[in-house]
Amino acid sequence: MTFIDEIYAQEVLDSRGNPTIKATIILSDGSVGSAIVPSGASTGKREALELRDGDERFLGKGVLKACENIQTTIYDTISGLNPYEQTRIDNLLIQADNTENFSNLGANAILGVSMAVARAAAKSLNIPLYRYLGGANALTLPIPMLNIINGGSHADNTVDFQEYMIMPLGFDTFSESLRASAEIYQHLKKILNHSKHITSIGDEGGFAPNLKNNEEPLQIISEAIKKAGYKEGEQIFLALDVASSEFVNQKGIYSLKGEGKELCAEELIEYYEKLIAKYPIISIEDGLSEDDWEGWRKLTQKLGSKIQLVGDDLFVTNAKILAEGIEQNIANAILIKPNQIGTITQTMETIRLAQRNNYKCIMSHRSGESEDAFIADFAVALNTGEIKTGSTARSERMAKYNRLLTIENELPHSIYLGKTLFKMLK
Ligand code: 2PG
Ligand code: MG
Repeated sequence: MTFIDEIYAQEVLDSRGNPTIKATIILSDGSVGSAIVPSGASTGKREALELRDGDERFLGKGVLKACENIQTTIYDTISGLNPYEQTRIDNLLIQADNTENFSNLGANAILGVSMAVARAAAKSLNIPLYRYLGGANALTLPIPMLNIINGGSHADNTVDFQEYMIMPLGFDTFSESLRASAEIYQHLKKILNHSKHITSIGDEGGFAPNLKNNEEPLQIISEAIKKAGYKEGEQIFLALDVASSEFVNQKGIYSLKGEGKELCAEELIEYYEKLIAKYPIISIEDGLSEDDWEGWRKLTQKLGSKIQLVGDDLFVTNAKILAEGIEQNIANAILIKPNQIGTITQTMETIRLAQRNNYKCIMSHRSGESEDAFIADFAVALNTGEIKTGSTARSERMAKYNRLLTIENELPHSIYLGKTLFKMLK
């Protein structure tokens, strides 16, 4: 029987130049699987714990302790085991840590190993990662949500909302969708240049200009879509990640500093209604804060039948929290970030729960990323149908899109559900 033979952990750097973990698993048959763990900036309060050294190295962000945990406790826990038993391995990792949020060993240590085990297993069977994780059912190329204007905690500009995304629905394939998106991105740059705005980019590859309010990005993006020759509201739709937990105070007041407004939940919902009436916005993520479940209930009642309402900080990829949300009719979609919960098994559990309850799933990167394109395979394997992985710039973002292009080539019978989603909206 093939077994887990060696485990290594190394401190490497992410796309923001902060340390993160690269975990490597070597099997007894010589197969090697490595994985690099991503890291967020606008993190949810209930996310699993990212273990940082807190000493003088890298402004406290070193991960040497987490690496050591991999080479000691985690090695002792899983060495010698069958690498094809992902669930068993992940459950043993959960037991070895023995806390709700992986505060002993670090969710970064656990996730790195969990991903590396899956990769090594796929290598050893000589099949692609999406095939290993999804079997014969791995066939949906996800609709990309491309964050082409960055604000909030991902950029140093005046825009309060964190992400302005385009969603290319009116196409038959992933590659045509990506091409349209890349063309729109280039036209957006020209428009910004022309109007003397800066064209430097934020953490996820979108432009980060200083604009006068939170609506202006939508106007400029609409212009770019037209200039690129595409039809807004037919081929290309818009999506927002407001990341509102970042600008709410303890009294539940949302402060839009960029436009000098203080809004309660109801007023912010009205603000969204106006935007939706004017622009083809079909998805809003974290429209209200992670603690504002009362507000979320109203938001879902008002807009839940019209557009996708995505819980990110709200659900933190946690099946228990999602179950509460389903029970209370909160949101209708969930962002899936493996490092919010800690293992591949738990992530799959959350996706299954969402899909069983008709909640849409969006596989997602973090703002701190690497060349590791694990989530591209994962999205195809689990048929999430949507993926959020930044703009068509910065290699850590392109690694995922390029991987999806490769997968599309490998799967001549793959499905792209853009037009299906479009029909559902009509
Ligand atoms: C988000 C993510 C990814 P971060 O809020 O959805 O875009 O950002 O990784 O900083 O949490
Ligand atoms: Mg988010």
